[in-house]
Amino acid sequence: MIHSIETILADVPTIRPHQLSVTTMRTQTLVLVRVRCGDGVEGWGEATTIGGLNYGEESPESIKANIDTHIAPLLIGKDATRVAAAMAVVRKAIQGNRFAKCAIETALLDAQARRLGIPLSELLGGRVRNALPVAWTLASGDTTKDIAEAELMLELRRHRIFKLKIGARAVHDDVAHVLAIKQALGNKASVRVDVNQAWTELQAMEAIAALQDGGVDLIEQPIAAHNQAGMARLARHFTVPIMADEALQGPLDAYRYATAGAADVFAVKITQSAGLTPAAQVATVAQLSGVALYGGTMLEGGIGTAASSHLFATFPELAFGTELFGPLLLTEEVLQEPLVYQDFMLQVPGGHGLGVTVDMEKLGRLRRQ
Ligand code: MUC
Ligand code: MG
Repeated sequence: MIHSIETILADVPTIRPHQLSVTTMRTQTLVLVRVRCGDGVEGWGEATTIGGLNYGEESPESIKANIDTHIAPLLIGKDATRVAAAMAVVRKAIQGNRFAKCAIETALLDAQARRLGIPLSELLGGRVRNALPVAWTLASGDTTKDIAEAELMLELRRHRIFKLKIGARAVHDDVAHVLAIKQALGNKASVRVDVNQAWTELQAMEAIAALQDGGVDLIEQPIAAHNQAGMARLARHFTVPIMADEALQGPLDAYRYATAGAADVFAVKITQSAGLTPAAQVATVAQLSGVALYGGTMLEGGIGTAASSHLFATFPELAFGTELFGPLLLTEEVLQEPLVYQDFMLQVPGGHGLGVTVDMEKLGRLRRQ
C-alpha cells in the first residue's frame, strides 16, 4: 500500500554560471519525491526543472503544490505493487504536469524494483549496457574559459563530447564562438550545439551552414519547438543531424515528428516525456522510424540522473550518447555514494531499484524549510 508521498525542494548552487539562451543558472532547485509504502519499502523520484519557469511550464514550487494537493491524495492507499494501475489513475485525472508525473512514476518504480530485488533497468525492459557515454555542456559564456574547461575534461578522461549552449547572442558571434572551440579541440572531441529554440528559420539556415562546414556534429532544437515544418525543412536541407528536444513532450510528439521527418535525432528526457514509461515509448517510436537516439537531461541531481541512466541503458541503439552530467554541475551531492563517471562514461548503478541511496543528513541541510 502507498503510505505517504513527500515532495522536497533543495536549492543547490552550480559550480559556475550555466548560460542558456533562456536563462543563466546559478542554482539548481532539486525537486525530490519520496514514496513510502506499507511494507517498509521506499522509493525516490526527481522532477527538477531548468531556471524555474524559464525553460518549461512547470516550476519547482508548482510541482510540489500539485503533487501535495492533487496527485498524492489519488495514490495514498493504492496498491504499491501495481505501478501501472496507480499511474493510470494519475494520468487520467491530472492534465499536463509531466515533470510531477515523472517523479511519482520513478519513485513507484524504484520502490517496486527494490521490492523485487532487481535493478530498475530490468523493470524497464532490461539493460543492454552498463555504461553510457556522457557529454559535458560548455556554457560559461566565455570562449577562452570554455576551451580551458574542455581541455581539462579531456585530460581527466571525463568527457570528449561537448555541447555548446548558444542562441543568447547575435548569430555571427555564436557561430564564431563555436568555430573557435571546434578549431581548438580539433578531432579530439565531438562538438555540438544547443540553441534552445532561439533562432528563426532563416537565422538557422545561415548559422547551420557555417557550423556544418566547421565540423560541428549535431544541432539541437535550433528553432521553435512548435515549428515542426521548419524543423523538417532544416533536417532535409542539411547533412549535419538536427535534433529535437523541447519539441518532444511525449510519445505523440515523437510520432508526429518522426512521421514528418522533422528530426534526425531525438533527445529523450524522462521528465519532458512525463515519465520513464512514456520516455521508453518515445525511444521506441524513434527506433521504428530510423531516428537516432540521445539521452537528455534537465540537469537533474543524482536521483533523476540515475533514473534516466536505467532507462537509457535499455536502448539497443544510442548513437549520440547521453548528457547525464547533471550532478557534476552542482556543488553539493545528495547521494551517499556519488554516481561514477570514468573513461568518458557514466556507470549505470547496479543494486536494487535506482541503485542509489539518498544522504538524509545532507538533504536535511539543503532542503528548503
Ligand atoms: C537542454 O536543453 O538540453 C541539458 C544540458 C544542458 O546544459 O542544458 C540542458 C537542457
Ligand atoms: Mg536541449
